[in-house]
Amino acid sequence: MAPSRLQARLTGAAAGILAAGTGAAAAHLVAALTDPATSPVLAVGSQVIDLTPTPVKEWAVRELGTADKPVLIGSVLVGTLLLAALAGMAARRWFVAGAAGIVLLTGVAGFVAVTRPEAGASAVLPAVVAAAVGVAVLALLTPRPRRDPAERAPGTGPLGRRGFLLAAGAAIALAGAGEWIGRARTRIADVVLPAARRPAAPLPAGLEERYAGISPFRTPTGDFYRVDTRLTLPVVDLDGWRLRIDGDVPRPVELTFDELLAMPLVERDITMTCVSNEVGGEYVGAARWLGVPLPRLLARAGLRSTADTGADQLLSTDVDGFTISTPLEAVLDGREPLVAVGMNGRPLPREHGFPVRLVTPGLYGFVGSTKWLTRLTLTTYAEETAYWTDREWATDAPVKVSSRIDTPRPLSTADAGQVVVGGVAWAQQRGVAGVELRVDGGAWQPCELGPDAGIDYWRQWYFLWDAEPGEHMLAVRATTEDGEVQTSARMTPFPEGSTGVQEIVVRVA
Ligand SMILES: Nc1nc2c(c(=O)[nH]1)N[C@H]1C(S)=C(S)[C@@H](COP(=O)(O)O)O[C@H]1N2
Ligand SMILES: [Mo]
Repeated sequence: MAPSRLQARLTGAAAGILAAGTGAAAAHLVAALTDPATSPVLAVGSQVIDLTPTPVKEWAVRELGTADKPVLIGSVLVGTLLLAALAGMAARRWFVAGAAGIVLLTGVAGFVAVTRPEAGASAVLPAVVAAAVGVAVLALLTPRPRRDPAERAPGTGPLGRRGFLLAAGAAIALAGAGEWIGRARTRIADVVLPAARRPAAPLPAGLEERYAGISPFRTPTGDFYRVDTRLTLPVVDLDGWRLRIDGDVPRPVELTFDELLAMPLVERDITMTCVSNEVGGEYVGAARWLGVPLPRLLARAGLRSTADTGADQLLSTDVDGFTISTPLEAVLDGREPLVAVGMNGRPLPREHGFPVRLVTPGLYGFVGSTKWLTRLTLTTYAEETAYWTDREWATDAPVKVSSRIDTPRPLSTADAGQVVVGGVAWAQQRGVAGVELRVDGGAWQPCELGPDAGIDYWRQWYFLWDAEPGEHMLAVRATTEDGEVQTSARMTPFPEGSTGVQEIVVRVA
């Protein structure tokens, strides 16, 4: 009696999991055909991200880096599978209860999908499909109850054992088809970018060519850090994409991608930094961007200066309703943010905002560099708040001067004699005037600087250190063109960017 009851329970759990899995996979496919963000697992996962309190999120980005998302999707999946297993076991006793469990699970996903910003009523469609497919699969895998309850057998439902394999195969095929369609719908390869009307001068050779270990002067696109709230990348259909400029502007306008490309494009070298970057951290990168200067675009909407509007912020919205607010002052003060379409000579990759993103020099990414941009609204801070502002991050967040040691690596061992110490330093909008190195708490000594590509671009640096055997502490700091020395006072990234100087220990043999 006992083994067959256990077997019955396990069969029930498997039926529940397969029912939910096939349902989710079918929904994933429907979502890929309509709106990928409405796929149940992703909708719930994104909601969990949005509801995660800021300190937990900060911890996740710090400890897990870009692995934070797989971990998150994983925990949503495990929780869902547990509940699905319970529903499957319940269905063997009372099918209606099990079916209700599956409907409830998909109902939560449907609710989350329709309540996300910018979701239409059709966002509920994948969840409805998930519920219908889930209940049908459950019915096919659950045996009809016997009249006499004592006689309950570890049966497998109308399809028999084959049913379990069929359901598993169907789930994999449906999910795979969904993924494939999602990718096929974004046709970056078809995009041909016009040349810049105002090209940037060729980038000088960087120090990395002379001294291995220093970050390349231009970050290869594939190595560029990525920080955003997304679980999957948006699928943007270029034919349907529009850039709207609205709110408190004299003449709201709407542009297609081709109309945007027809405007005069400029090329600029800009270093971007994330507010979450710890001193010495990896969330900084330098690239050559191609795009339309934001002030030119606003001029098309009739806005030439702050006098033309009552707005004090530019609220930008991405294709899924995510928002970033940028102080209007900063937009119009001459720093010339870009509405970018290209990065390092190619269309923006999906990770970095295809088809269009903002890049605002001198502000951390979360207040000026909206990816997957679709709308620019002139409004006030009193009227509208953006995603991070709602989570108590700063509203105006200029990038702080900072510097990093790339080589030698912390805790590495070098041979005694001449050791090249080098890295990068940045102070966008102000420029780096100098970098200094301190060995074992001694005097700050000036370093050599690499080529200069403008105040919005980082500066490489190096120092030829005469290293003696033993353990040593190296520290670096930068000074801006306007005379600010990077402070050694430590501040956490929250709420407006980290401060302090990086100190590393190295061994010399
Ligand atoms: N739509 C959207 N844009 C976004 C974000 C986001 O989560 N969603 N993250 C911002 C943050 S915090 C940073 S630091 C930069 C990072 O850009 P990157 O991933 O291209 O390096 O994008 C910004 N733009
Ligand atoms: Mo960021």
